[in-house]
Amino acid sequence: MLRGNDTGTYIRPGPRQYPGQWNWDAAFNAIGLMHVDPARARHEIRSLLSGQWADGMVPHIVFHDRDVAYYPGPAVWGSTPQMPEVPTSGITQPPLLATAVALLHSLHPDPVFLDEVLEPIDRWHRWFHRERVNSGVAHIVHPWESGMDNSPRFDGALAAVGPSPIPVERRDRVHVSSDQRPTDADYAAYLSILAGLRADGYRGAVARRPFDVGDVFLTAILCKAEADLARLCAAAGKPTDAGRRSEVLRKGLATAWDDACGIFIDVGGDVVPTTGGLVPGWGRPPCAWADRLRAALDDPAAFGPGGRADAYPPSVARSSDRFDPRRYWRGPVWINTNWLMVRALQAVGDGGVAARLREAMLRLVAEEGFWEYYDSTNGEGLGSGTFSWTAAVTIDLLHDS
Ligand code: 2M8
Repeated sequence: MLRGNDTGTYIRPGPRQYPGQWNWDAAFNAIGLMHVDPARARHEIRSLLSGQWADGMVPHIVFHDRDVAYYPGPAVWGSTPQMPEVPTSGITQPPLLATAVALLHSLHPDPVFLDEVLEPIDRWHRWFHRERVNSGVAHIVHPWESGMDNSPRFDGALAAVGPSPIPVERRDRVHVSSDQRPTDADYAAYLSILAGLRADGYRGAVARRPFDVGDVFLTAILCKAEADLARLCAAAGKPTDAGRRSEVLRKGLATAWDDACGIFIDVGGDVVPTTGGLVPGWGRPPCAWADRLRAALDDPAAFGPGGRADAYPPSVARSSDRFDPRRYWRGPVWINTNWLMVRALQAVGDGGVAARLREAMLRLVAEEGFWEYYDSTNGEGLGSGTFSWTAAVTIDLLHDS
């Protein structure tokens, strides 16, 4: 499936729905490819880094094919002096790349490759700390930066965004039914935010940001990535401040933990129980996170099986009034975030729950196929079919003994 979605330069997330290289998709794809074709995994990482901006940001989409059937494409994003030659979007995405490089390097050590990629990744992480980290929490300026586009965590912040000066085209509904995608109001807000950011060359003052949420999910991924980067740099004999930066984020996450809710809470977001608030144990904060996650995964009203036994956890708790089992990041099961949960639980030594979740994921994929996401009541595959990160994560889970 990954070979089928491979353009030679990059792997499309889905064959028709997503005709570009997405940032965290590339990292997941490399994690799958490392088991079967490490050279291709390295190539995927290099392709993503070819989109790096002069200030260090690695964008959320690299449009290797300029004439692309995607909206908003390169013409809508526009260009700034910071952009490389290849067109890109103007925002970033969860920085899973260093973790992917660390996993790849542990299986297939390649000092030459490390030498090539550590410095650009370090520059990207430093960009986060310079531009986005405040009191130990990384802020996002567009919901697309979270990777969880229409998560109810962002409802309040999105509702405050003004009308879009950019026309709202819904090419995303050509191949996928509208009840599985964000609403028109969501899209109008996405484009309005884009227009505001573009007007400021994507680097406006904090006070001018149309949308600003301290995202615990992205913070946790960055916290783990910094720790991985610190280890890789130590092994390669390269100086870095990544260990200290990881510690800053770990402390930020500890303050974002809400013991009453049993989740991590965003800064300026809505308090809704979602996988975005559950995953951040990945950043290893000192709190009761693992116990609460285990309990939530067992509770059918929260994140446990609430219908078909292998269709869990939903991306939003079943008991939430915002839960919708079919609509994008508002309730379906996502295999990539489940993978993050499995790996985070394994890191704290919880084989039991992680093993159960892993089994459920593999069963769901085996029975339904490789979908972008799944209805969390009956397991039906939704969104784009033949989805790359679902295939990549499955390869990795199958190699897990
Ligand atoms: C989804 O996001 C894009 C916008 O970036 C879209 O809906 O068009 C999200 O699921 C995101 O996390 C993912 O990286 C991307 C490609 O799989 O699709």
